[in-house]
Amino acid sequence: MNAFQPHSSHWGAFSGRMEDGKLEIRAHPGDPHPSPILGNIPAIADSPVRVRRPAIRRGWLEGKPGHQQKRGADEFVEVNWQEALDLAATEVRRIYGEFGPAAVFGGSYGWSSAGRFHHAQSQIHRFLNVLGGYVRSVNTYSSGAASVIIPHVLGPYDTFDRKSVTWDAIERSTELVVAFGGMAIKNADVHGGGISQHVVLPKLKGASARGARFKLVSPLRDDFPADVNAEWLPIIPGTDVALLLGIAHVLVVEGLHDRDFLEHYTTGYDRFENYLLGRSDGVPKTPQWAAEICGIGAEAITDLARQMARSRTLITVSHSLQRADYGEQPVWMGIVLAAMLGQIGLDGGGYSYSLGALGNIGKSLLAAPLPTLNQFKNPLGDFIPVARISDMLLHPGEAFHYNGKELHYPDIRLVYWAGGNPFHHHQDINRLRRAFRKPDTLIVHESAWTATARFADIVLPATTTIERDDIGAADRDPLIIAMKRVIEPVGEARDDYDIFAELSRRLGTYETFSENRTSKEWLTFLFETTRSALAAGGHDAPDFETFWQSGELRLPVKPDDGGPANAFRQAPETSPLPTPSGKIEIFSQTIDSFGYDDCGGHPQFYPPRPETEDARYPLHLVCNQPHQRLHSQLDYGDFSRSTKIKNREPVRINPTDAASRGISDGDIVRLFNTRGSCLAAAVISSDVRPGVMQLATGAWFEADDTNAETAMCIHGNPNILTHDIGTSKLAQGCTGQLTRVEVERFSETLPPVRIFEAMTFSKKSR
Ligand SMILES: Nc1nc2c(c(=O)[nH]1)N[C@H]1C(S)=C(S)[C@@H](COP(=O)(O)OP(=O)(O)OC[C@H]3O[C@@H](n4cnc5c(=O)[nH]c(N)nc54)[C@H](O)[C@@H]3O)O[C@H]1N2
Ligand SMILES: Nc1nc2c(c(=O)[nH]1)N[C@H]1C(S)=C(S)[C@@H](COP(=O)(O)OP(=O)(O)OC[C@H]3O[C@@H](n4cnc5c(=O)[nH]c(N)nc54)[C@H](O)[C@@H]3O)O[C@H]1N2
Ligand SMILES: [Mo]
Repeated sequence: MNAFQPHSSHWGAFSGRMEDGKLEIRAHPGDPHPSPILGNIPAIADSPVRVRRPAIRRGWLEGKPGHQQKRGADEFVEVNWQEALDLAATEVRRIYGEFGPAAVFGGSYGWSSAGRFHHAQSQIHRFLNVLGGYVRSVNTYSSGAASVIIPHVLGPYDTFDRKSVTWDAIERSTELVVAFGGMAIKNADVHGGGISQHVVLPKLKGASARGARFKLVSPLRDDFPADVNAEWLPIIPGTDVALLLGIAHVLVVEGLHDRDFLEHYTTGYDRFENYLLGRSDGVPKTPQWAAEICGIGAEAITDLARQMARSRTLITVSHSLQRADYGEQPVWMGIVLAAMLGQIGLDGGGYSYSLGALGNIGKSLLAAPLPTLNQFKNPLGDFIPVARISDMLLHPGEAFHYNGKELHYPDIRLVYWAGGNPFHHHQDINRLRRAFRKPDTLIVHESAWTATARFADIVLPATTTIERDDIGAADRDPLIIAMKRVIEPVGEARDDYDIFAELSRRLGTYETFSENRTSKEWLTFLFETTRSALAAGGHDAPDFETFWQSGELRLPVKPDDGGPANAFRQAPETSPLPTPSGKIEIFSQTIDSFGYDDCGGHPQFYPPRPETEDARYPLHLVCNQPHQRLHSQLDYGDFSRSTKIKNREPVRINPTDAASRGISDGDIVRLFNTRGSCLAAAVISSDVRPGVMQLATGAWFEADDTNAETAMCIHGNPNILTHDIGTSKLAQGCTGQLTRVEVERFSETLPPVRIFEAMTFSKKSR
C-alpha cells in the first residue's frame, strides 16, 4: 500500500496516493466543510487531454508567410525536448534582439496552481525579467475596477475594508448583513494558494443562530447558502447602484444618516447629497426612482433602509458587481452608504468588499511572512490593464486612458503564457481569436490541451502540482503544507522551473535565473524566511526537514482588533487614511480632475451603455464562477463533467422565459448575440429571476468551425458572448460578468464535443 502524501490546492488541502493505477484523494481531516471540487483531481493522472510531449504548430514550424492566420486551426507536430527548447530559445533571442523587451508580452495572467516555488506566474516573470523585462499587466480580472477605485476612496486595496471585518466579528456582533451579489458558498470553496479550512458556512450558521439576519441582493437565489435563512431581493443585473442610492435617499429624507460620522470621517458628502437629492441634476434618487430601474419595490427599499439604520449592519459588495460596465460605482456607493450609516470601524458593522468570494477573506491575518520567490524587478515600465489584451494586440500604438494617465499600446511580437488560460478568462472570444493571430509567436506552458494551448505555436508540457514537491501556503490560511509529489510526471511533462532553467541555459541567463539551486534547494531556501521570522517572534520554528517530515506547520495569527477601520475610527487624526484628505472620499477631487465621462467625482448611476442595449437580445446573461471547478481548471475532471448534460455546460433559465420560447428542461439551446453564439443545456429553474439566465464560466472553448470568422462554441463558454469593453476610463477592468443575449432551442444535428479527447498529431514534412 502506498502512503497518502500531503498536498494542497486552491480548493483545499488534501492527501493523495496512487493505488492500483488509480489516484485516490482524501480531504484534509481538519477541514470542517471540504470542497467537492477535489473530485476533479484524480483525472490529472491519466486524462487523454494531458500534454504529454512538446508540440509545435505546423504553420509556425514551416515558417510560411501569413501562417498566423492558421493559428487555432492548424495541426501540431510533436518534437523532442531538445528541439522544442532550441526552437523556443532561438525565437526568444530573435525577438529580444530585433525588437527589445517592449515587444514581449509576459503579463501571462492566470491562477496557475497552489505552491510557493513552482508558481507559474512567479517563474515566468523571473525568467523574463532576467532577460531584460517585458510588457506586464496590472490588476486582475477579479477586481479590476475595485482595485483602482478603492485606493482613491479608502487607501490601498485589500487593506482597509478587507482586513477589518472578520467572520468572528460577524458571528459575535452583526445584526444585519446586506450582501450585494451574495455570498455564494461555491465561491468560498476556493482561495488562491490554498485553503485548509472552509469556515464560511459554519460561521454564517453561527451568526444566524445568534439571531443575525441576512439580505441577499442578487438575480440568483442560490447566491446565499440554502441552510442560512436569507431574504432574497431579486435585483435586475447591473442596477445595484440605483438600489444603493434609493436606500441612501430614504436615510436622508428620514434623517437616519449619521451626520457626525460624515463630518468627522469623510469628505465631499455635500457634493454627493446634491446629486442624491436631485439638486444638481434635477432627479431625486427616491425609492420610486430606484424601483423602476432595479426591479425591487419602493416599499421594500424604504423598509430595508430603516432596518439598516436601526441594526448593526454590514454591507458587502461582491467582485461580480464591479466585473461589469461602470463597475467602480457599486464598490464606491457601497462604501458611501456604509459611511452614511456611520458604522465603519464598529465590531461586525460597516463595509467589507468581496467578503465570501474567496474562502480565506474574513479570517485572521497571519503573524508570519510566507515563503515567496523573488521575481526580480522589471526594468521596463510598460503595462496594460489586464483585460485590455485584445485591444493591445489589435491596436498597437493606439492611445488609451487609465487612472488619470494617457498611455499607448505596445507593438507585441511575442506572447508568452504560463499558468493562465486567456481563452477561458477573456471576453469576446471571436475578437480574441483575431487578436491572437497578430503576434509573430505564442509560447504556452500547459499541462492540458486547453483552447489556449491549441492556439499556441510552441506548447511545452508542464507538470501539475501533484507531480512535484512544493510548499503550500496562502494569505490568511494558518497551515503551511508540505506538498509532496503524489504521482510521477505524466508523459514527458517538466516543471515550469526546469523549462525556464533550460531556456536560460541557452540564452546565457542560467546563473541569475536559477541561482544554481535545484528545486529541493529552493524549497529549503524559501522556507527559511518564514522559519527565521517565526524564531525571531518566539514561535515554534522547525527547520525545513522537520517541517517536511511532519507534513504541515501551523502559523501564529494576529489578534482580531478590528483592523485599520477600527484604528481610523478610534483616532482619525493620528490614524488618517492614506487618501488625499486623510478621510473617506465620498467626493474625490483627484478622480473629478480626470474629467472622465464614465467615472466622475462621486458615485453615480450610469444608464446602460447604448451598445449594450439591443431589443433583439432582451435577456440578461449572468456569467459567474462555476460551482463545479475553479475557472476552466480540470473541466475534464469527473466532478465537473458530472454536471454537464449531453456533454454541454448547463444554462439556467427562468420557467417564464423558457415557456415563451418553447424550451424544456434538458433541451440543447443556442445562446446568441452580435458577437457570437454557444450551445448549452437548458435547466429550468425559478432560482433565477425572470429575464435572467445564468451560464457559468469555464467550459473549455470549442469552435464549431476553427476557420470561421465568427465561431460558435459548441460546449458552452459564455465568453463567446460577453463584450470586451473596460469598466471605465478610470480602471479599464474586465466587464465579463454580464451580457445580453437571446436564446432558442437548437434543433439541428448536435455536433459532438471533442475537446476532452486525445489530440492527433501530424508528422513533420521536412
Ligand atoms: N465572462 C467572465 N469571464 C471571466 C470571469 C467572469 O466572471 N465572467 N471571471 C474572471 C476571473 S475573476 C478570473 S480570476 C479569470 C480566471 O482566469 P484564469 O486564471 O486564466 O483561469 P484558470 O482556468 O484558472 O487558468 C489557469 C490555467 O493555468 C494552468 N495551470 C495550472 N497550474 C499550472 C502550472 O503549474 N504551470 C502551468 N504552466 N500551467 C498551469 C491550468 O491548466 C489552466 O489552464 O477568469 C475571468 N473571466
Ligand atoms: N467554485 C469556485 N469558486 C470561486 C472561483 C471559481 O472559479 N469557482 N473563482 C474565484 C475567483 S478568481 C473570484 S475573483 C471570485 C469571484 O467572486 P464573485 O465575482 O463574487 O463571484 P461570481 O460567482 O462571479 O458572482 C457572484 C454572484 O453575483 C451575482 N451577480 C451577478 N451580477 C450581479 C449584479 O449585477 N448585481 C447583483 N446584486 N448580483 C450580481 C451572480 O448571481 C453571481 O452568482 O470567486 C472565487 N471563487
Ligand atoms: Mo478572479
